[in-house]
Parts: sequence; structure tokens; C-alpha cells
Amino acid sequence: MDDEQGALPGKEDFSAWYNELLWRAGIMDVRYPVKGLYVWFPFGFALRRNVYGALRALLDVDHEEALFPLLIPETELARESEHIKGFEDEVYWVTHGGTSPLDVKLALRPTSECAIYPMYHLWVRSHADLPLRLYQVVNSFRYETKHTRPLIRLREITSFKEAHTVHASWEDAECQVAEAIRLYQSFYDSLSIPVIISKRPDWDKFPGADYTIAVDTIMPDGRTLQVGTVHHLGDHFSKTFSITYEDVNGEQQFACQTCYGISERCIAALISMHGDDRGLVLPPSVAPVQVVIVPITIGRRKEEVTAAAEDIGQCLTAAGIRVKVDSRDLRPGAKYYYWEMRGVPLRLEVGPRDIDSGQVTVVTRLGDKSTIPRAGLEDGVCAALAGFASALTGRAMEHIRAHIRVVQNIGELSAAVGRGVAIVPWCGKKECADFIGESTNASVLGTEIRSAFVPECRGPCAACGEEGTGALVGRAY
Ligand code: 5CA
Ligand code: ZN
Repeated sequence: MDDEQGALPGKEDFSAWYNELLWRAGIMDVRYPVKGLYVWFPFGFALRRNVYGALRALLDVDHEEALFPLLIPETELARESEHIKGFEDEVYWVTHGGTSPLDVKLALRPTSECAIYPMYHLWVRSHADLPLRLYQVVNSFRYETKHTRPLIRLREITSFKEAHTVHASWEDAECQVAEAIRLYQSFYDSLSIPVIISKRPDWDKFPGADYTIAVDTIMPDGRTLQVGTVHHLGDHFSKTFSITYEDVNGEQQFACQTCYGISERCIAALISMHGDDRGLVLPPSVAPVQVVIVPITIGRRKEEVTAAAEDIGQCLTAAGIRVKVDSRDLRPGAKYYYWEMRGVPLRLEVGPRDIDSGQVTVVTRLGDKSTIPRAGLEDGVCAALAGFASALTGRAMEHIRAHIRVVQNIGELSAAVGRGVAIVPWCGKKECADFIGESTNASVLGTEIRSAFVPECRGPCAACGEEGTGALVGRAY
């Protein structure tokens, strides 16, 4: 990692900006010599820890964290036919132990249904064991053939949070789907990332699911990124893996299941949604450094200023704030650049004049400058952090609103998907979705859209003219 100055490509060239920012801000090194595998730098890893800490905190309310093996025997992976059909082209296989071929080859999990459900078969006995809600945060492997991109499309997903639940009835599982959607909504709210929730068309659902609900956000270039999915698995897997329970009448019943997952795409979305031409912009809740203190020691009184900065650092740390005092022997401008690149929400400048007037100069990562009295500094800083978080939410909402258009026909649709996503009436037929896709170079991503900021839409299907309801159409990453 080097800190040399030099401009980041402008965010309007999103791809170049994103790739350059990842190493300049110390998130990822993309030079690992296997395609689709990347290395977390310490700063990126600290960000990951905070983001996944927030996700875990939400899950831990009524889920338990567990850990299942990475390797899945071929015999287990192949049991659910839809599932294996969906994943067979993406599986990495372990075929040897040392030089001896294995009797049963072993898959690196592309997802863990077939590692977890044989154990659920053993664990679930009675209705009293239900609901069962477990999750794990693991790496998983998918031999992706589409263009790989750091944090977005990986061959080793390093931060796969997958939850797997078991319920007594289809309806109970459906309630869990709703609960999981609420959970993901609050997770993305906490990151100030507006998301659009919709039901994937049948042909796009998870292999082995009854239906899939997806969470999408809109990237700076107007393309969508699927940042989470929730699947109602019905009894497909419970029938295959024989996950049964004894009901209150003493009869054996097949359970119903759900699963839902989020990967480090949530961090790709975080970086892309909030960052600007000067680097990362991070919500205080997850920023590895929330406040940086820069002593302005030009001229005399150097020791006094350094001591004051240290003192302020200690008192903010004691108040539970993640603080860095940057007393490196560098020009203040170089320090500003360095911490702006890393998205630090607040910079406190402490110079001789601030000491004399009993205050501290505060500059937010969005450029707002003010002063806070030295007495009661903790409260002032906390308020500034909270204000910064809501400013970020407001900015992100503006971005999303500016990139959603409700349209009525193919002509308007083509224009709209060049800039963002569109909502257009669609009748639900596959051939109409295909027609819409071919005419606009985009896809029908979802229906039954549930997001407060997406306007209602119904009318004649943009392809066939029959009665339709609003479908989300966009170009997906
Ligand atoms: N078993 C289910 C739920 S845990 C499952 O695997 N669902 S999934 O295939 O839809 O993946 C869950 C989420 O992981 C996706 O919504 C997407 O956001 C993310 N994801 C999927 N593939 C990749 C990949 N190759 N790189 C990064 N993230 C991915
Ligand atoms: Zn139609």
C-alpha cells in the first residue's frame, strides 16, 4: 500500500474508480495469482469486521451461529436434482487426497444446503425442535464464468453469510421469509444503502426453491447489484434429506425450510453508494476510524498542540469512539488526503488558535466545517457523527430516486435503462420478459416490488398489451 498522492479517476468512470479505490483505500489487493480470488488488506478487513458485526447483531436476536464443513461429498450434493442442476457448472471438486484418488469426490461448498441438511435430518425430531434458525459466515466457492470483479463476482466468496431455517409448515416458513426481508432491510438501512425488494421471476429463482425474493441496489453507473436473497424452499429439501418431525398428534411430517444469504457484495455496495472522487465515504456505524485528529503543528507550540490532540484522542476513545490521532511527520494536507481516501467521517483539527479559543475545528467527510467547544466535546462529536449518518442516507436516497423511472412502453423503457432502472407494466409471461429483454438490452429482474420509494405501477404489458403490474427492469451486475 502506498500513500503517494495522485488523483483517483472520477466516479463517473465507475469501473476505473472502483478498481483504483480498492487498493488506494487499503480494501483489497487484486494481484493474487488466481482469477476471482482477492486479498483483504487490514483496513478492508476492519471494515468487513464492522459490517458483519452489524449483520451478526441483527441475526443473533433469534438465530444461532454454527459452523459446517467446507467439503460436501458428491453423493450429498447430487441428492436434490434442481439444486445440483443449478450448480453443477460452478462446482470446484477435490478429487485426490495426496496422490490417491478419492472414492467419493468432494465439492467445495458453492452454498451449504447439502452440508447442513444431512445434519438437520439428524437434529430435527419433534415439533418442539422447531423453528430452527442457524447461520454461518464462511467462504464458499463458485466457478463463475461471467467477468469476475473484487467483492462483486468472486470465485471464492470469502464472507458468505448463509442462514438456514426449518419450520413446521409452509406458512411458518413464509413468515420467516418476511422476517428475513425485514432483517435485511434494517441491515441495509443501517448502512444507509437504499434497496429495492422484489420477487424474482420463476426462471431466476434459486435452484431448489419455491420462490426467491431478492434485494437489489443501484450502482453509480445505473446497473443493479443483487445484494441479498431470501428463498422459500418449501419441502423440496426436507423430502430429499428426510427432515421430518413428529407433530402434536404423534405423526411424522415433512418440515418446510428457508435460506437466505448475503455476501461481501454488501461491502461493494457500501463503497460504491457513498464514495466520491476523493475516496471512500463511510457511515460512522461501520467506519474503522470514525474520527481522525490532526494536530496543526506548523510554527511554535508544537508540544502543546501534540499534547492537546493526544488528550482529545483519549477522551473520545473513552467515550467509545474509534479515534486515530495522526501525529506522523507529514504535512496536514497529506494527512487529510490519506484519511479522506479511507472514508473517515470526521476530521478534528487542533491548532494553537483552537487551543486558545477552547474549541476544536471539525470537518466532515462531506466537507462541512464547524467548531465544537472543547468542554462537552464528546457530545458534540457524537451529534456530528449522527448528523453525518443521516446526511449520507439523504444523499443515497437522492441517488436512488434519480435512477428509477416509471415508464409505460418499450421506447421509454430503453431510454430509462440506459441511466438506471425502470418500472414497467408486465403481464408475467416469459415470452414478454424475453421480448422486453431483447428490445432494451436489460432484464426483467423482479415483480411484487416492495420498497417505499418505488411508485405504484400497473397498466397494459409493455410487450403484449394485456393487463400487467410493475416489473423491475434493469441491467444487472
Ligand atoms: N443458499 C442460498 C442462500 S444462503 C444462496 O446461495 N443464495 S444465492 O445463490 O442467491 O447467494 C446469496 C447471495 O450471495 C446473492 O444474493 C449474492 O448477493 C451473493 N453472491 C452470489 N454469488 C456471488 C459471487 N460469485 N460473488 C459474490 N457474491 C455472490
Ligand atoms: Zn405481456
